[in-house]
Amino acid sequence: SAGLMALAIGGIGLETGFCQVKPLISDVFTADPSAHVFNGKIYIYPSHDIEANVPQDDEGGHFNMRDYHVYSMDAIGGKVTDHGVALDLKDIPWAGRQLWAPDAAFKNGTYYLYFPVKDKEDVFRIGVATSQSPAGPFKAEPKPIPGSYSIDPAVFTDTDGQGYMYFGGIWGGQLQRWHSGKYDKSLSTDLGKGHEREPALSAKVAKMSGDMLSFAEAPRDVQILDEHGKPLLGGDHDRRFFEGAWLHKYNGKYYFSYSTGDTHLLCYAESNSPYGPFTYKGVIMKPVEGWTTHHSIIEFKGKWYIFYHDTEISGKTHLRNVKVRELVRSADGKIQTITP
Ligand code: FUB
Repeated sequence: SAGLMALAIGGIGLETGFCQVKPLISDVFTADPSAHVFNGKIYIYPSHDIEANVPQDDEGGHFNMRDYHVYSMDAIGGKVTDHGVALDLKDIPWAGRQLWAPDAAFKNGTYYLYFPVKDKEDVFRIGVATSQSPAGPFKAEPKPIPGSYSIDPAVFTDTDGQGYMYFGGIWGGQLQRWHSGKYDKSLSTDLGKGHEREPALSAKVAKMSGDMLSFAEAPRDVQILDEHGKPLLGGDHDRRFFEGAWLHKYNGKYYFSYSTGDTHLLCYAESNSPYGPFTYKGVIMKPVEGWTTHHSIIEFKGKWYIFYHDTEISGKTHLRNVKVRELVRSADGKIQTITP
C-alpha cells in the first residue's frame, strides 16, 4: 500500500510507518562503522569483511579481515568516496590475524587509527597507526599499545581536548580471559555458569596520553548500573555489555552505548563523567539481520546519526554492509528505540 511505500533518498528512506535504509557501500563488505566529522566531512572507519573461507566458530574465526578502507561523505545521503587501503595486515609488524572493528581520532594535526588484531600468539591487542590525512594511508606503530587487550577501541575526545579509549568485547573478543589481570585461555565465552548473579564483565576505559599513542593510566571498569544503582549482572543478557562500545556527549552528559551480543541489542547508559558509573537507560536499536550488531553515533550539521551494519546484501553473518540513519531523542533527552 502507499502507506508502506518507502521513499529512498541516497541511502536513507523516509516515510511514515517504517524506514527503508540502503547499504552505504555495496561493492565490498563493510561493518563496525566508526564515523567522525573531520574538516566538515563525515569519515567512516569500518571493518572490511571478506570471504576467507574460515569455518564459523565461537571465537569468531570466520571474521578474518586483512585490511581497512576509509570512506568519506560530504552529506548524509550524498556520494560515498572509497579512499582505498588505509592499512594492511602485512604492514603491522606485530600482527597475526583478524583486523576487527577500528576507530579514529584527531589531535594536533595528526590522525590516529586504532585497531584490534590478534598478535602472533593469537591474543587480541589494540594497535595505533598515524597519518597526516583522515583518509590515510596510516603507518602502524611497531608495537601494540602497552597494557591494551581485547577488541573494539572507541576513542572519545572530550570538549576539553582529553582523549579516552573505551574498549573490550567478551567471548571471541577475549575480555573474559583478562578477568584475573593475566591472560587465561581457558575462559572462552563469558565467566560461565555460576557467575550469572555476579556483576557483569565491564568494558574498559583509559585516559590517553598527550601524544595519543599510549594509555596515561591503567584501564578502569566502565560500570553500568540499573535503575536501583546496582551493577548489571552477568546473567542480564538483555542489558549487560558485550562489545562495540561508543561514547558521545549530549547536553553535557556522557552517553555510553554498546552491543549486548547474544541478545543482539544496541543499548545506552548515561553519566555525568566519562568514567561513569553509567546508568542504564534503554535500547537504541533492536536486532538487525545477522548475529553481530555494532554502531557509532555522531552529530553532523545539527542532527544526530547512528551508523551501524546488517547483512542485507549477503545474508551471511560475516559479510556485512554499513548503513546510517537519524538518531532521534525525545524532549527529555531519551533516545528513541529504532526497529530496523
Ligand atoms: O567485526 C568483527 C567483530 O564483530 C567486531 O569487532 C565486533 O564488534 C563484532 O561486530
